[in-house]
Amino acid sequence: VSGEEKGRTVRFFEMMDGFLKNDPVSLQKDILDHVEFTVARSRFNIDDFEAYQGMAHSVRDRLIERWHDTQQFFKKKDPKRLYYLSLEFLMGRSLSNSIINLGVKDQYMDALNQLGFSFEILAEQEGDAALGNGGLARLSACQMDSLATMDFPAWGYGLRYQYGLFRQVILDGFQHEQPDYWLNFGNPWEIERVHVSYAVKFYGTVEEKHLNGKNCKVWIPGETVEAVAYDNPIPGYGTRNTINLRLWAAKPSGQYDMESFGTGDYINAIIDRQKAETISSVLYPDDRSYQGKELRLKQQYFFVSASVQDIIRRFKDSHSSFDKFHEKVALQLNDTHPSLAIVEVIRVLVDEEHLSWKEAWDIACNIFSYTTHTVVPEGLEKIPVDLLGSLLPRHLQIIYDINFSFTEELKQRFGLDYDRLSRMSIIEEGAVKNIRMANLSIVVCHNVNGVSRAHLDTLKSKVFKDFYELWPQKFHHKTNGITQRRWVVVSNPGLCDLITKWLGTDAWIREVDLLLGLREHVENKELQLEWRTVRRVNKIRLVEFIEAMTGMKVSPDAMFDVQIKRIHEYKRQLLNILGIIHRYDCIKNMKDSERKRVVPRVCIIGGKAAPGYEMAKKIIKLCHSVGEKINSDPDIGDLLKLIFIPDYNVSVAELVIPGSDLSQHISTAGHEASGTGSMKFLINGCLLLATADGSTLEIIDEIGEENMFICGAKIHEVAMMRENGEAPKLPLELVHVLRMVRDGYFGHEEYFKPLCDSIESAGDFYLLGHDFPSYLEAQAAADKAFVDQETWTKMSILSTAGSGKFSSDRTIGDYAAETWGIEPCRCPF
Ligand code: GL7
Repeated sequence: VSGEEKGRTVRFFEMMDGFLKNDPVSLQKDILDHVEFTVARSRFNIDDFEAYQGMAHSVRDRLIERWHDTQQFFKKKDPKRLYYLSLEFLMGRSLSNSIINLGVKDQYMDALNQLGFSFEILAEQEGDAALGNGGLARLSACQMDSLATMDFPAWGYGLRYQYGLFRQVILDGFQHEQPDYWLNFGNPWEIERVHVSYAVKFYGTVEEKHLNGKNCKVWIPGETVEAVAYDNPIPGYGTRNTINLRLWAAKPSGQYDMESFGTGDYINAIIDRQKAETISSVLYPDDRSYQGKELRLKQQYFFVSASVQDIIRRFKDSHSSFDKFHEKVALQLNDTHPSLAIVEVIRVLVDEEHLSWKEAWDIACNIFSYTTHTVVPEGLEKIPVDLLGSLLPRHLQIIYDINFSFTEELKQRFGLDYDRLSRMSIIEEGAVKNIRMANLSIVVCHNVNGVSRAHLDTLKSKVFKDFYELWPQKFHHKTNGITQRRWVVVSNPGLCDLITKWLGTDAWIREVDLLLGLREHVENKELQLEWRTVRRVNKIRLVEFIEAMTGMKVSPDAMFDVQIKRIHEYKRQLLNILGIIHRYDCIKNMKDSERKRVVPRVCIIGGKAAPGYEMAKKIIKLCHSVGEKINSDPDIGDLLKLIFIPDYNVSVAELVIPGSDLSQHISTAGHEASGTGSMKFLINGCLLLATADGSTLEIIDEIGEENMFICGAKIHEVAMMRENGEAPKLPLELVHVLRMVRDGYFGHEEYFKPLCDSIESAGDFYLLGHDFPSYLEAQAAADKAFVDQETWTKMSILSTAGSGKFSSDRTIGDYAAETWGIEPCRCPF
């Protein structure tokens, strides 16, 4: 192609605003082409799933087009890039989100209508990408959306698990786990990059060698596995920028071990090689306990090593030395799961790129930042030294070297304070020696962030107290946020249109603070009526969903009171259920005249328990047993229902949240680092019943306590009660409710005994006894407010109006300016 022709081609593309056209006729053709040629089905006989696939592939083309443009543009501009390392990304579905962010939703709706398909039905065909457990993983997904939308030159890196988070199946009220083989029907949202692959090494020995006049450490690995890239384009909203989430899959290495193939045992040699794939096969389903398993450590190193190689390769493409590395690269560790990246960067720079230790150390200290999501020291990740030493012998040496310099620094600063030294050391001594991954991260990272203001206080005063005394300047917080694109625009289109109408602009979808403008209309009767109508439509959708999932018919006139999140003792679903039993018991004992005044409730609980978490599983069973009793009691009718929604995931949340009136976030104060579910409910105008914990404290600041139902002990009160070892006397209402459970009112009394014991005889660590009365008061206040629909609607509007701070756009803006030092890099349209 001659220069002149090349110029012509470029001009031609510019005129077309890209290669692909987005008018409904072109879209129809593309969908049908994909059905015929990609899915290989006849275009004359298409079912919904095939139509979904055809559509998804046509959207994918458009994503790829922008993805290319963005990457080219970044390459040309060479800005400082952010690399976001996370072992978990909870993406959910992609179709709706993609067409909205690409700005082609209306055109697709037209195209599908003309083809005779309903967009809603096609969207339902897609399964969730559930490559994560809970809040931490969904946070990474929300942050990717904000990074793209705000034009930041960012990349995400993670693992492409073949099995995502288990599916929860309920049999006779008990949770059972089933594998989530989510790739069964193909995944149109990823692009396999067979040519982007790296060798990742494990095991072996380290030898001392004399090379080029220097003593060097040479790692002779014992096993090599190939990491192959799968790219997932992440489109920004209102921008051409489409960034990349690169997930690694493990494949057998291309290097053959001639010996095992030479012995003639050809079949076994192949089977052995195939085992490499197990590294990326399954997501660990515990969201906060670390068992020191070899496979988990392999996963961590595998994804870190491939990512670091990729980042260094990209940098070296346009730089001949590492002088500017720290000006071009920022690496963010989402919790300590990827913290081996620190060690890997140092290893590569020293052993392979032959930088001095000092140079490598300075680079590492400049580029890494770390966010912790944990509130208790026991929650911090530890890796047994023996395990790490056998899997990654050279890395263990580097960790010891880092720890040696660090402890020397400590001695200079604090003298021979052995208690302090042993608390702060990266190596934990004891029967089993462990590496404290958080200590390693704090020692090297220039910035350590908590996820809410209250969380930072806990870090400073408890979890990382010693480190805070040493380096106060390192510690900050960036309160978490959620993306309004997925959590309103995609999941609540009715509310989205209403907000846009009343603000007179849709600019709030990128500039979320504009939501504040709703405050000036809060008294407007017309808005209130429209607001209620939209919420009612969402409730009816939820009613239909509940019937489809559980066979239960519930009334949309009732207050929908929802608690959906992972099941944990500290999140206190048990408090909720015991409160429901109390309500049930009260209604049973009421006279008819009193019953008339009861506000009907549909209580909805959903969430998964980690497979080995017995207490959490008992809570799920209790919920079912109580539900069975209440829901079948003719005496109660529509006054109270308890529904457990099985297999809670992102798509379920998208449906449930817009249809809820009240949502509960009732962790024992001091236990929730932030909490992000609350923010999704808040922006959707659902009122919060919450304890003063994590980010709730900041929500109170934004919308005022008078627009919420706050209960329970405060963080400092919990700390005091625990210090004093006080076991407060249990309130009578609670004793009565527990007696009902113990006496077998809901059956299974033996099975539920440990739940009752945890409150009555095992010290009530989570303070259900203390908080029960104020919890009931908050519930009563919610009832009272609900009766007056006008007041309720105003509170709801004010919740949405005041939710702007809790957008991940704000979080990412703060990280960009204060932690990563990156600037927007906007690809021209
Ligand atoms: C968590 C915290 O528990 C949660 O409060 C926080 O909102 C979230 C994101 O920062 O991180 N920590 C954690 O290990 N998981 C969380 O959800 C699984």
